[in-house]
Amino acid sequence: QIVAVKRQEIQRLQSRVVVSQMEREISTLPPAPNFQQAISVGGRVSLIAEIKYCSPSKGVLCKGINHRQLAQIYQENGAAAVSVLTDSQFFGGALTNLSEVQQTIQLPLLRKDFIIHPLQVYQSRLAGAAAILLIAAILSQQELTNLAHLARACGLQTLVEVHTEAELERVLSLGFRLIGINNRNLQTFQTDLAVTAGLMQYINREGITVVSESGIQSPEHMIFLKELGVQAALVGESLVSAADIPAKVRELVR
Ligand code: IGP
Repeated sequence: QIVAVKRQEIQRLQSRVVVSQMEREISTLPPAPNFQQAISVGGRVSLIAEIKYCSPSKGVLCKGINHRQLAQIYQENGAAAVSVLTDSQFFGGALTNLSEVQQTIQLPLLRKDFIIHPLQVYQSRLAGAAAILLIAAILSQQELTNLAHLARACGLQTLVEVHTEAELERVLSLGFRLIGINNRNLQTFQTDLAVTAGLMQYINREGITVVSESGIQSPEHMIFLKELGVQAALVGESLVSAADIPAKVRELVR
């Protein structure tokens, strides 16, 4: 029993050492670019282009192109920011993709993953993120608050994702100002831009940046979002699976 307690003690000690080392490394980094500012340009819907190798619903999405090449194409063709999926199990990503993309382009980067633990926040900053995604559906109010607080202390912004009115209410009550509305129902995987339209009416636009996420495929969709007063569109599948990716980026940016 004593040994078990000791093991726990040591484990705690080890993680504290790791954390303080990560904190020290972070304190030496130059500030990350301002993600929210980059995507809130008046009069247009900014494109946040996503690096997404596969998805649970569609399998492999992009073939014959890697994350560095994609990042370059996104930057050259007018994306305002880039989202890098780092989850490997469901989306075929990796944390190293994020650092490699950061070494390739200058745009602010969003780390897209299922973030539930403080260590992942430190990791994100060290790998070159400017912002992280927090998903309201999988985090309690306390967890959202703690992770956002830590993110801020690390110099990261947080994009908080909601899909329902109840989640939106929770997130607004905590004072979050950068909000992602996911059009995808995670039970059915169906996407519907009506989700963004429905939730926009509960958002007092002053000072809040809204990102519509998932299922965005055409210039018509971008115009629809613009009319709703949305600041940015997060697009993955329709970009990475396009026959001509640069042209597809330009089509959505225009
Ligand atoms: C991109 P799409 O339909 O353009 O590929 O969607 C993005 O919104 C989607 O990848 C996403 C996601 C998430 C992935 C939104 N929220 C949370 C993983 C985890």
